[in-house]
Amino acid sequence: MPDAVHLGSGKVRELYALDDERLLLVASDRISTFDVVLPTAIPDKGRVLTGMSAFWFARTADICANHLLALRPDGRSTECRRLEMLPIECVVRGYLSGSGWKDYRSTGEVSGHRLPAGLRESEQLPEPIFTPATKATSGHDENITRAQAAEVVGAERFAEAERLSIALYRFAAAYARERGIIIADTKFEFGVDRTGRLVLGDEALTPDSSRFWPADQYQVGTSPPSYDKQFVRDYLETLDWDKTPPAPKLPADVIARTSAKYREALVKLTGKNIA
Ligand code: Q0N
Repeated sequence: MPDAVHLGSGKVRELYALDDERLLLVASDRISTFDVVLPTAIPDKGRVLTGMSAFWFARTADICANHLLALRPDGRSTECRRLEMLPIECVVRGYLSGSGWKDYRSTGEVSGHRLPAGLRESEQLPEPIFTPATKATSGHDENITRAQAAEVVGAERFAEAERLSIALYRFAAAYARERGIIIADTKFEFGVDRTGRLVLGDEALTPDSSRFWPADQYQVGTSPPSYDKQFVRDYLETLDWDKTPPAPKLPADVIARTSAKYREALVKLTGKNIA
């Protein structure tokens, strides 16, 4: 990438500037679990997730404009429209899990939504809820109330981001559910383009930005297995690793089975495998 300026790294992706209007988003084969990037790559993961995002961007373009301009021939890189990103994570939850479950258990609320009493872990919510979070540069994103998010981005932008996030989640969750995958929750990142329009950026509706559960193993009151990372987690739990870096290497069978799960999710959702 001699002509591209490196702008930043996520845990598993890299971002480069191509020119004033365009960025290059590169998805690696790196995997993170328990918030730690593992030393072992998962073959094809980057191309699978890039393909999945591209699929959702195409399928949801009538709900919301998105930043995707072109998929590069390597399958893992996408040229994207450069946006002014909103400084909030737009999280939608259809099920009670992770920090949503934690917040509900201690306060009965998630991001200012008062929820019915007596909900159990992983239970489907009566309606999907918008639970914005701060973008932590290090450490964990923190859930904020809808009022706090509206203060940060402005009431009008907030309302638009909430409406679009819920609409995107409803569409994708219903689509995935018919294909055996529960999207328990998901995170969107929006930005504003030159014309002032709100545009969906980042990756969208992948297992790295969402909780994917196999529908046939879903059970209320338990924490369902992760669609993609369960073999990795199960293996790491057999070790006495304390979940701080450096992480242990994965054995070949865990790598192969995990790679297959990502491809299986792509085929289930899109009907197509990667080349
Ligand atoms: C942007 N991030 C956060 C890749 C993911 N279209 C855009 N325009 C301007 N900025 C961004 C995008 C996008 N997408 C998004 N940072 C800048 C997530 N990054 C972190 C690094 O790896």
